[in-house]
Amino acid sequence: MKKVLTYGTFDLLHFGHVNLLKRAKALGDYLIVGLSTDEFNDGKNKQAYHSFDNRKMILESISFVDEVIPENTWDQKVKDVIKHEVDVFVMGNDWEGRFDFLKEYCEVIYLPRTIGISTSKIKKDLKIVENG
Ligand code: C2G
Repeated sequence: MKKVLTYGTFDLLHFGHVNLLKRAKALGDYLIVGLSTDEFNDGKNKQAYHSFDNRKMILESISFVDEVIPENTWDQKVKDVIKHEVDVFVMGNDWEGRFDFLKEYCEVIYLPRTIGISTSKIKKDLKIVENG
């Protein structure tokens, strides 16, 4: 069974996230998502709208997501790759090169981001609508 691993906050889930997860799953048979905890997001200067538990529940409802694990620190990836016997590590290419150190343990693939959508764009656009 070919296992794929990716990480992210996945707040206000949108088609850019789903495109990434779908392509990641297509690279193997089992997709694990390392979901950023609320505390970890503080370190990323990200204030997620949905709590970790709710973001986790939403991800787990996606048919091609097989497992969701917490992402608590930047440096848990090697341990996760080994522990979960991961074959392929996948991220959007805004992270191009940032995780090449994992090539020692598994394949590392950066996929093109989906243009024109992001959680921050959603928040900004909704603010504009709200303010009229
Ligand atoms: N993504 C994408 N296209 C978009 C938006 C996001 O392909 N339009 C991808 C990102 O490249 C990332 C994943 O979706 O691979 C999740 O994005 P975020 O939730 O913004 O995650 P991020 O803050 O990049 O956290 O340790 C890694 C970090 O936890 C990644």
